[in-house]
Amino acid sequence: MRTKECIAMLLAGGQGSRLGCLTRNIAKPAVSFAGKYRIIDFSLSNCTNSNIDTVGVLTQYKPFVLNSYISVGSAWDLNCLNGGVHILPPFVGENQGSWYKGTANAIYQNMDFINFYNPEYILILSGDHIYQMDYYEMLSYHKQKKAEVTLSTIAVPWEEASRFGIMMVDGEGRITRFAEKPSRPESNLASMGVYIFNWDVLKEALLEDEQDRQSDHDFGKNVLPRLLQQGKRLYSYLFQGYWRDVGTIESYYNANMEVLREERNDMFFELKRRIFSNEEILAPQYIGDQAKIHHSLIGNGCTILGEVHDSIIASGVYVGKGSVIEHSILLPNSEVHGDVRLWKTILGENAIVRNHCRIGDEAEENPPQEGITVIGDHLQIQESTVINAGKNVIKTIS
Ligand code: ADQ
Ligand code: ADP
Repeated sequence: MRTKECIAMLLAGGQGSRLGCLTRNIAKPAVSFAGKYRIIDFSLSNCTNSNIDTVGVLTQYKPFVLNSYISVGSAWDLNCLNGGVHILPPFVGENQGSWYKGTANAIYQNMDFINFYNPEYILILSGDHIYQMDYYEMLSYHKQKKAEVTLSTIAVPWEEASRFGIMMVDGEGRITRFAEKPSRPESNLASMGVYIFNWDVLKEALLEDEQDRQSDHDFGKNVLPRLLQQGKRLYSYLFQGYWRDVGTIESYYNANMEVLREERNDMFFELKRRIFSNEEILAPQYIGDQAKIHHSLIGNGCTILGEVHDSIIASGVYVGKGSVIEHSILLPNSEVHGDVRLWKTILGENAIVRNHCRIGDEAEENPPQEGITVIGDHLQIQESTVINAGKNVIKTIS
């Protein structure tokens, strides 16, 4: 039997419904981020940089783009012979197997895969987080505490605490209470959805969870609270770096915009903790003679003939003459024709905005919108269309 000390299971199957039309045809982990990456690059690169060479990726919802993107894992140097990346779709077998019911059930259905590597520890990851983390340090902490489960944690703003698993810890970092997305949070110490389990403890917990008919088979809702109740040793590993859950349009938009800050952008240049991506090889960007670009990221294969300010332009995008793009995110292969204005707009992959449109910016009469307009992938916005999301709302066109 092959033995690995620790293997990772990356949950990449959620529907991501809160990302609206951005996940109409693409699983959340495969959504483009920061012009060159896809969200899943961060977790996969963290594995590579932490010397974790065996990763099971659990897919389910709209997996096609994700599967072809991950391919054999060579982009992340995860194509090794003993280990590597394995895509694990829900097993639909002759007379058993079904869609993954929840995150815990997804792992349960892949116990054979885990047993094959017979690891001592299992690292559970999400496919929808932007962060750089050395999982090896977390594992050292887990061993030092003689923990049975370790949750990576971070302090979040109080007003956002009900979006997360929230816990109380004692002076040693041992978790004393845990509540999944509580309406009235007792603390702002949040679970990052990154867990290390002793495999024997997890195996038993999953078998038990399957027996429970009331269970939603979810780690945060069911498995962790049950283990805590049983007196198991659950510890909090306080993460010090930058971490964002980009599960909502607003958090996705903000995290992209944060990359424009000089100090954040540095994260892509640190060789030791590189973020790898499987972007195809494209022509260099072409910047036309009347183009103006300021405080922006421009991907490969773009043609920019107009103006781009405070924006993220992913690979293969076209911005025509006389168009002005501000505070916007243009996803791969989208096109903005001539004399268009975009303000605080997310333009989906392959979407087309034809001449003279005004999105988020009604020019003279009205001030620019405060909310975000999201245009779904592959949509075509007809000539001279005016769309304004208005105040503090998110308007999605799909
Ligand atoms: P949520 O963000 O709500 O809470 P959840 O919906 O459980 O996360 O999804 C976690 C990950 O699993 C996502 O990457 C998702 O795509 C994937 N996933 C969801 N259902 C799946 C399924 N059936 N099969 C395969 N993959 C699936 C969790 C924790 C909180 C914690 C936050 C931090 O429950 O306690 O605070 O993450 O973001
Ligand atoms: P969000 O919270 O943005 O809606 P998540 O990716 O976090 O998106 O998952 C949302 C919920 O959708 C989860 O509770 C998950 O169990 C559920 N889910 C996962 N896969 C599917 C699917 N194939 N069909 C329907 N629901 C799913």
